[in-house]
Amino acid sequence: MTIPRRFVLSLVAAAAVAATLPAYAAKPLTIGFSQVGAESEWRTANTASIKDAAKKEGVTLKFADAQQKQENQVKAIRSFIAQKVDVIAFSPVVESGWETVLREAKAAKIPVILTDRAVNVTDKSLYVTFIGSDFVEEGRNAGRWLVAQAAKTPGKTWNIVELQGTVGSAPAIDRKAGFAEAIKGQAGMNIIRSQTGDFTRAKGKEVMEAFLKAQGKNINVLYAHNDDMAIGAIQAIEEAGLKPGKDILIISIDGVKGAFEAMMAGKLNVTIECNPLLGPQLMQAARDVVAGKALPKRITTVEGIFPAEIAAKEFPNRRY
Ligand code: GYE
Repeated sequence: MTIPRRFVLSLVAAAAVAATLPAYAAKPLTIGFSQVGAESEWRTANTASIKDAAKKEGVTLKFADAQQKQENQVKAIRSFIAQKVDVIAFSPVVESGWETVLREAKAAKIPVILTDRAVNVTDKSLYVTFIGSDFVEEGRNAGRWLVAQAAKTPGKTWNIVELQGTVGSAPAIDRKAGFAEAIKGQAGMNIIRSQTGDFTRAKGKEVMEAFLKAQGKNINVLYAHNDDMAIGAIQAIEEAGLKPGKDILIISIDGVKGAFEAMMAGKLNVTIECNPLLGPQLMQAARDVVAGKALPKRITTVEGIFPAEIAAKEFPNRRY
């Protein structure tokens, strides 16, 4: 049988291309990604960023939504191992309880990249790198803003209520710790209630209603671990006949468009940015790890602070 010359030439050309390209480029990369859920505006933007970046870069993305449940994430990771993906990436809903499944990934020689939230494991070789924000610093920035605000009216009492994120999640643990550290020792400043609102609007509203029932006009400040809970709480405050942003100062985290709209309406005082647009960095890290490049253990995203006074000016620049 004679092989057509045209076919031989194209084979030679393909081999030459493959030889000059790095190994990862020769075959499309497959990433299995286990997402926390769809609990907030932040999460929606994060999911879109990851899907868009994969599409743009020709990466095959196997995407699984865990609906805020760790057991679903464990199942998804096991299925990625069975499917022999090149890289497993995930945003762990909570910090602890990952050792077993991560050891299974390691045994299968599949590198793991963490995005957004951290895990609490003693063996750091169980993941390659963690791409995400410094949540403790975000909490500190929220606290520092309040301390600066309070300095304008010395002697005033600042009764604070706190809406925490998902119990056991890295952002809830760290944002609580950072805020507490920043307000520590401040005269007249006390956290009088602190409860989880699971990072959702509905829960934020529900818990704020309970705070208002118990504390009434005693509340001066709301610190919410994300914008969605703050937006839910704003509704509860209005329904209680109070003015959010005036009767109760409101500080939250994320910097989503909904927060900017609330600031422009005078109902939210400040949002601390937390960047969800991690897709491009994840694709780069996945390519690097498959190509055998060494990666830093921690890739931190750079973020800002947006008080209500600059909300209208900044709004057109917001990408999520
Ligand atoms: O702040 C919140 C989301 O893990 C940083 O999760 C993320 C947090 C974000 O639901 O809105």
